[in-house]
Amino acid sequence: TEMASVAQVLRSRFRGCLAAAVAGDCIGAEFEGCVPVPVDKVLGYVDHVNKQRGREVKFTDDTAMARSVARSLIECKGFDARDMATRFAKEYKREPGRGYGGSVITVFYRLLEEGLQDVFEPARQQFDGRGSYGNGGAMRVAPVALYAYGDVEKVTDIAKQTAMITHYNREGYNGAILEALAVHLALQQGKDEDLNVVQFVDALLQKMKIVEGGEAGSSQSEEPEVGQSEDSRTGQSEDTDGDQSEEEKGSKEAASSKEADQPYCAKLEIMREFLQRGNVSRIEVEDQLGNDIKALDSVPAAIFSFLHCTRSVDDIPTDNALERTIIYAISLGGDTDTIATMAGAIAGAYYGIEHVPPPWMKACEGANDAVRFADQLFCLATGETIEK
Ligand code: F2R
Ligand code: MG
Ligand code: MG
Ligand code: MG
Repeated sequence: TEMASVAQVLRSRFRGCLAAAVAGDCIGAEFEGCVPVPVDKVLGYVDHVNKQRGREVKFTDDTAMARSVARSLIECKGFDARDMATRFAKEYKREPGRGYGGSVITVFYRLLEEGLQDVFEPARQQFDGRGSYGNGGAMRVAPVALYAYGDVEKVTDIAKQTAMITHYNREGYNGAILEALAVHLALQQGKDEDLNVVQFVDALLQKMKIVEGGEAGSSQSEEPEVGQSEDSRTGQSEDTDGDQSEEEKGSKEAASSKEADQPYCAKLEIMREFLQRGNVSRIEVEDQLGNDIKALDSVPAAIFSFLHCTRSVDDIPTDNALERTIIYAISLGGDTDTIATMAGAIAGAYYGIEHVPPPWMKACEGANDAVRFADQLFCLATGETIEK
């Protein structure tokens, strides 16, 4: 029936999301920390992965933590901060060699201490109370978008909470919110028409304006809201520069204030311009969107990779847009496993499991588990049961 096929498509998208996230992490791990990463090297490595006979391509901390997020949501049938925190810490203790971030380990040890009252306290104390701005909250968030399917408020809220267990900095947890919203939006898109990439960015911008706007001037933003003071709005500041009109100066100040107060919105606006322009070099993406371990310098690159790769890319000779997305994300260099896992989650949620190359499913450690977690989250989210 028609209903059954709608459910089948959605289930394929749940599976695609978690399986492509695993593939992005496993394949991207080969190049983590390398700059630049020539696309030919990535294509060569993908050939090598495709020839593997067993599960030789290992996942890293990105997947290890995403598995804990999925398992916790499934076992608790909802978000339980303490359960999830304990899973993160125990998983680290079980396999500490997965390539975790340098500082998050301190949080894990504190989470394992007896008598801990508040599970968010260790994260709050990171970096002298500023919290981590790393991408560790965002890299593992995809299962949240599946679990909270259909309820954007729930996606936002749980994404923030799961991130805050380790990442108390505003940039850290807002990056997780943005990544979760991108997966959420990808799941909602119809597949009959070509994706309108600019509209996709605008939808994210609309949400992130509320997320970041609601927090401007909060205790964590160190600068006062310069751009919104009476002086700068009217352009009546003291130093009058002859070369610039008052209007020009006002808009420059507004732009730099936006960078400080609404940094994700500022990057989404750059992304919008890139997508409208079309021919954007990797250097520009690295320079303007970023490719490093900060959430602010990697979540935008992941979203851009997905959107840019809905169309063909000159130096990536494949017709499979999901495969193209992961190869492109890795070729941006820097935090390649993490950018590729986040791009993969979004692409998988859009294209579905049929687009994840079978040799990747075979070679990547944890790919089959991802399908199982996706099915369990699908049942929780939709109330559907799955006939085997
Ligand atoms: N750790 C890595 N890669 C490097 C080594 C891996 C190597 N392949 C190996 O085999 O060992 N990758 C993983 O880490 C990233 C996620 O990190 P997460 O979870 O955000 O960790 P953390 O420790 O919270 O933050 C990372 C670093 O960012 C800097 N930092 C964060 N907040 C800061 C702040 N407020 N002030 C100053 N610095 C801050 C620190 O240097 C942190 O150590 C992913 O790439 C994952 O793949
Ligand atoms: Mg990693
Ligand atoms: Mg982490
Ligand atoms: Mg990484």
